[in-house]
Amino acid sequence: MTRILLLGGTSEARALAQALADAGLEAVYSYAGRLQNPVAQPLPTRSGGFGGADGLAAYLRVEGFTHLIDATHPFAATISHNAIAASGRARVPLIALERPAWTAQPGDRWRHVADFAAAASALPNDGSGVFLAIGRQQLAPFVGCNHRWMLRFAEVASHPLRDATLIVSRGPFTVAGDIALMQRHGIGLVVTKNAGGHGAEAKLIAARELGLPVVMIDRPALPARHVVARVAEVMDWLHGAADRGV
Ligand code: 3Y8
Ligand code: NAP
Repeated sequence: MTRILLLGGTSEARALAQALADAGLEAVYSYAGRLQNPVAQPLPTRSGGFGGADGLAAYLRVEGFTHLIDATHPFAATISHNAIAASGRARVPLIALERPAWTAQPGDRWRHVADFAAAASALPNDGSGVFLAIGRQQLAPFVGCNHRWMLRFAEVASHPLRDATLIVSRGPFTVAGDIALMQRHGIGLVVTKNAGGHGAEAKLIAARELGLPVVMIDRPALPARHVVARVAEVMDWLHGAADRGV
C-alpha cells in the first residue's frame, strides 16, 4: 500500500500535492511551520521539524510511509540533507522534485556569487537603493552595508537592518508589480537566491526591463540523490515503483 510523505514549501510542491490527490494516492504534506498561515493543500498536512535526520527516519518508520518526496526549496539545504540520510536509515525510497536554476537571458546584468556573505561583499556600499529579496533568515551579512534596503517577507517579522522598508507579500508576484515597486523605492540593484521556478522570477524580469544589475546567489551544493524537474516524472517514479512492488 503506497503511503507518501511530501516535504513541501514551494509552488511545485503544491502542484505535486494536487497530482497526488487527483491520483487518489495516500499522502501527507509536510510544512516546516515557518509561517502562521501557509497556503492550503489538497492533502492532509503536518507542520514542524522532525528532530533531525534520525527524527525523520523514525517518523517514516512509525507512520508507515513507503515513499519520501523532497519538494522543498533549493536553499532548504538542511532538510534535503536530512531526507537523504533518513531515506537510507528507514529504507524508504526518496525522490527530489527541484526546479532548474535560473539562467541569465539576453539583457540580464547578473553577477553570480557563492553565498550570502559574498553577496554582501559584492554591493557598491554607496547608499543606493537595494531590493534584498532573500526573505528574513539570512540578513546578518548585510548589517554593515551602506544601503537603503527594500525587504520582502512572507509575513511581518523583525530584522537587523537600519534604513529598511519592509514589504509583506508571499506572491504570486507580477512583473508590472515588481517594476512599480522598484521604481517607487528608487531601487538600483536586486539581490536574490537562485530559487528557480516561476514563483519569484518576476523580479528578475523587472530588473531586466529596468536595466538593473542583479546579484545572484548560487544554490548550496547537495549530495547526489534522484532528482527530477517535473511533477509528471515524480508520478512516473511512483507508478514504476508500485509496479515493481516497492
Ligand atoms: C513556509 C508557505 C505557493 C508557494 C509560494 C516558490 C514561490 C512564493 C519565492 C521574493 C522572494 C523567499 C521566501 C519565497 C518564495 C514562493 C512559494 C516562495 C521567496 C512560502 C511558504 C513558506 C515559505 C517559507 C519562506 C521563508 C522565506 C522564503 C519568502 C507555502 C510562502 C524570500 C525565499 O521564517 C521565515 O519567515 C521563513 C520564510 C523560508 C526565506 C527566508 O529566509 O525568509 N520562503 N514560503 C513553508 C514551511 O513552513 O514549510 O509553502 O505555501 C512558500 C513560497 N515561497 O504554493 O504558492 O515556490 O518559490 N519565499 C527566496 O526565494 O529567497 C520570496 O520576495 O521575491
Ligand atoms: P532548512 O533550513 O533546510 O531546514 C531547517 C529545519 O527546518 C530542518 O532541519 C527541519 O527541522 C525543518 N524543516 C524544513 N523544511 C521542513 C518541512 N518541509 N517539513 C518539516 N520540517 C521541515 O529549511 P528552510 O530553508 O528554513 O525552509 C523551511 C521551509 O520553507 C521549507 O519547507 C522550504 O521548502 C520552504 N521555503 C524555503 C525557502 C528558502 O529560501 N529557504 C524559500 C521558499 C520556501 P528538523 O531538523 O527538526 O527536522
